[in-house]
Amino acid sequence: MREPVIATIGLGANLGDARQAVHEAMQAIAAWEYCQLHAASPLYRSAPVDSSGPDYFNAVLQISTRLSAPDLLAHMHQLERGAGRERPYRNAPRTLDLDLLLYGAARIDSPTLTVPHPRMRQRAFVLRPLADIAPALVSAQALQAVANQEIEKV
Ligand code: PH2
Ligand code: MG
Ligand code: MG
Repeated sequence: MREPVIATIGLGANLGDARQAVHEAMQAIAAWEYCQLHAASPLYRSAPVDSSGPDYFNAVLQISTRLSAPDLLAHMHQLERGAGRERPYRNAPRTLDLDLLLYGAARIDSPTLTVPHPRMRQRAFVLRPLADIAPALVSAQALQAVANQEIEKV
């Protein structure tokens, strides 16, 4: 069996009971087999970035997992579908979005998965919660670069 890897997952939602959806998704992920919760950020409320609709609820989780990155992604997609996720167009408002941000130190560039997530460094709704649970991964300069984005801990 493969060695466990620390995977970092970004959670977001801005349709329906978005706060509850993020909360429930965090609990569901922590219960996956071959996965153990490593760290969970506080919940944030953020204005949509390159998106529309109501404010988002966002959080970041780290899990220790023996799942491969593609298997982990498949679990994440299944959970999104279970939450009623539809994809009418890019960055459409959503009931639940789960993004694989980091998978250990792996660099993955496949047609279905790019890790590290290519836009994570441009987004306060990723960097702020990530800095709460893994400060070594987010420099002060990185936080400064997204300081203009509207976000608050809730
Ligand atoms: N996700 C996006 C696009 N824009 N904005 C906020 N505030 N939070 C998100 O999770 C988010 C977004 C694409 O996945
Ligand atoms: Mg996303
Ligand atoms: Mg996504």
